[in-house]
Amino acid sequence: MSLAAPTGPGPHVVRGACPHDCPDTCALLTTVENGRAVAVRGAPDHPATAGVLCTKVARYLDRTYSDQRVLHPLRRVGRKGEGRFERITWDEALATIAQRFGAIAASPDGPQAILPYSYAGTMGLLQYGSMDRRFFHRLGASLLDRTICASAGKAGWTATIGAAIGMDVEQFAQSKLIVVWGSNAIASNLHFWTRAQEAKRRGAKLVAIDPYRSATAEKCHVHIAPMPGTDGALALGLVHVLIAEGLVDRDYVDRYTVGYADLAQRAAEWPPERVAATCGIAAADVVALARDYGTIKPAAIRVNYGMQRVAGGGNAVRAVACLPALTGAWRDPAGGALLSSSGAYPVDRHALERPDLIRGRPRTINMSAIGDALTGAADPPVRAIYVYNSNPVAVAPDASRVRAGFAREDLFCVVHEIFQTDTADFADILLPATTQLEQFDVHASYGHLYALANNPAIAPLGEALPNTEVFRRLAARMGFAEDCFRDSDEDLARQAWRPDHPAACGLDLDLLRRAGWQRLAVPAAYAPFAQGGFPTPSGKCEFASATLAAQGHDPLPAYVPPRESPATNPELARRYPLAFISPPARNFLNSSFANLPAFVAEERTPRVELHPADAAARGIAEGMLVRIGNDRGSFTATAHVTDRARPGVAVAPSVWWPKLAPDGRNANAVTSQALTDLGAAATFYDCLVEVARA
Ligand SMILES: Nc1nc2c(c(=O)[nH]1)N[C@H]1C(S)=C(S)[C@@H](COP(=O)(O)OP(=O)(O)OC[C@H]3O[C@@H](n4cnc5c(=O)[nH]c(N)nc54)[C@H](O)[C@@H]3O)O[C@H]1N2
Ligand SMILES: Nc1nc2c(c(=O)[nH]1)N[C@H]1C(S)=C(S)[C@@H](COP(=O)(O)OP(=O)(O)OC[C@H]3O[C@@H](n4cnc5c(=O)[nH]c(N)nc54)[C@H](O)[C@@H]3O)O[C@H]1N2
Ligand code: SF4
Ligand SMILES: [Mo]
Repeated sequence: MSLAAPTGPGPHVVRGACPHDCPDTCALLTTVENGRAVAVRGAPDHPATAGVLCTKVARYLDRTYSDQRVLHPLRRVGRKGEGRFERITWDEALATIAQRFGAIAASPDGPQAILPYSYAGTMGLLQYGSMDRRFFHRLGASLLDRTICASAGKAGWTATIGAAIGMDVEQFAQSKLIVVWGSNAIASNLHFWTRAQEAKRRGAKLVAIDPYRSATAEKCHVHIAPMPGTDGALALGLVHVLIAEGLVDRDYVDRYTVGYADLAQRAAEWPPERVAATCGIAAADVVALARDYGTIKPAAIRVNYGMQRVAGGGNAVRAVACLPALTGAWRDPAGGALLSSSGAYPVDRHALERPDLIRGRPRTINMSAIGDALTGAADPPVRAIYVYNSNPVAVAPDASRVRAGFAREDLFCVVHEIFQTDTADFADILLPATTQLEQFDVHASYGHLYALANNPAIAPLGEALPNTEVFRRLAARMGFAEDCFRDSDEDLARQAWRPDHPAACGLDLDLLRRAGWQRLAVPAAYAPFAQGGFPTPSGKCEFASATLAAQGHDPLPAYVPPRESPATNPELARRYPLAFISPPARNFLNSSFANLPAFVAEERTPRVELHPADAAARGIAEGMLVRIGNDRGSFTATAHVTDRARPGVAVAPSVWWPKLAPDGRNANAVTSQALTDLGAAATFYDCLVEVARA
């Protein structure tokens, strides 16, 4: 099979995969006529997609054929951040980058003064991380710790469970109790929500735990609205009641867990009244939820990212991960919990990224503190940054620091992008990137259990190139002689899966490309921990973790309160009394789609939602322009007065492009660069503000 997009007239359908940072990883069918894509729809035969796409990707052609596409290499002509460019050739662009990188690498600061900055603009295994990693490793550039999204929860989950493995999302349809914990699934995990709806029709009870009455929380039978960052206390309170009321599966606990006695002692400190006071909820709600969780079977928890973006995010997930072992919920395929399914895949990151190529001993820079890293915290300073698959000027916390960093005249900045984002405005060299319809890839998922292939549907628009090809060409320019820099995308795809892995059996690239998707070699009634077998050091579910203890952490899940709250910082809370969260808007995907007219029209204008009591106390009425601010900065938005926001919490659906917002700033003007307890992740939802009429 050739990797090139098919040519020739007559309509035909090309199988692909959605590249976005979303657990659903939908299988796509793109109809192509005369070399032009004319329709994108969800594959009806792929069980996880079931023919349905979200509102964003159903209009993917708006993205691919947008007149805002960057289609040629460009060189900056204006001041940094102004966004004025002139067209150059690929040859000039690559020569400039190679010359600048070479000069920095040869200088006393050495190659670690060069920093790659990327995240999950595309999640394809090749375009997310393969030739790019090889290139920067061989160069000896600084390493990037990719913490902006999931590393806190991953660390917490892994400490307890052993790997990013959980329930099969398809099994939620059979569950009798579903706890949707820190997830607005209708916006961010649609195909899980379809299963939860199916379960609801069969009589299941749905519970949402979310400070905000999201569209999802609204459709659940029970909604518990704790203050942001207090989930760890709630989880320990559930453990307390389960033990006190004898709802523990002693047989499961004895066979398949370690540290029960210690956990029981820790949970004894968390009676419902203390939990209620800590979380700002009713004690009766804690007891009722624990009773439901301990008695309704099978009980399933969808743990998502909402609870992780706070100081105690890692420990909160650790505590939640204890629950299904405590009640033996894992025994049933429709019981247990799901954070991420990514650990079920036989992905061979070592083969793709080749860490063995790393030159010297480069430092690691945390992407969630990029503002500080670019403005003085790094020694040697970061002298060059290469951004791809990410839009840090919009999405990274503490935006005024980030912006100050990117504005440095002495920073050589390369941005490889589909669109001229706020970050792209700061580029010295701006390179055109392909969209998913124009590139090849293979995909794992973090929400289901299928491998997918993305065949290119159309030829690249303009002079756009995929990430892999740009790094192949740059490696040649830099004279990197290793054979691995000549691997084609097809070579990379063949290296992407470990054939010796039990889940891989039969994963065949040619078949995958023809069929578009293939289920991993796991049973239909997948119940990964029905009989223990946890991939932890002890082989058991670790209520107490010797690994974390050895690293100086609490061996047990603890309640780590928000860094910014009345309890932990009363002085700050007097000046900034509202807890601020900025969860994803339904029609944007992080900052992706937030520049395209159809999606902006749906979201209308940046808004902040306030409870009527909080609004009244500030003289704020519906529709007023307000300023949301703290010591880090401020941004303006339109007030929406609604009891969807719980008292004491301000909610700003995100992530808007700063340059398209009324005052050129977005929610990240107020968020902080502080990191989580485990996983060193960003703490977007651990943020106090005051809101006032603008
Ligand atoms: N439409 C859309 N879909 C997306 C994205 C998007 O931007 N738009 N982003 C994608 C990405 S990268 C990710 S990581 C996921 C994120 O999606 P989710 O995993 O759903 O996480 P969030 O959207 O951050 O938050 C979900 C809910 O958690 C609530 N929340 C906030 N703080 C807390 C807290 O302290 N405790 C609890 N219990 N709840 C809290 C928020 O109010 C929100 O309703 O979605 C992916 N899907
Ligand atoms: N305030 C606030 N901030 C947040 C969050 C929040 O909830 N609130 N959520 C956080 C989370 S969970 C995440 S994951 C991050 C996400 O942050 P990012 O990973 O930066 O995600 P996007 O904003 O979607 O930006 C991805 C960029 O990659 C580009 N891109 C897409 N495909 C390709 C490609 O193939 N090649 C190249 N070169 N570029 C490509 C897209 O055009 C887009 O501009 O944001 C975080 N920021
Ligand atoms: S963003 Fe998520 S729900 Fe939408 S098409 Fe992509 S994978 Fe499916
Ligand atoms: Mo994310």
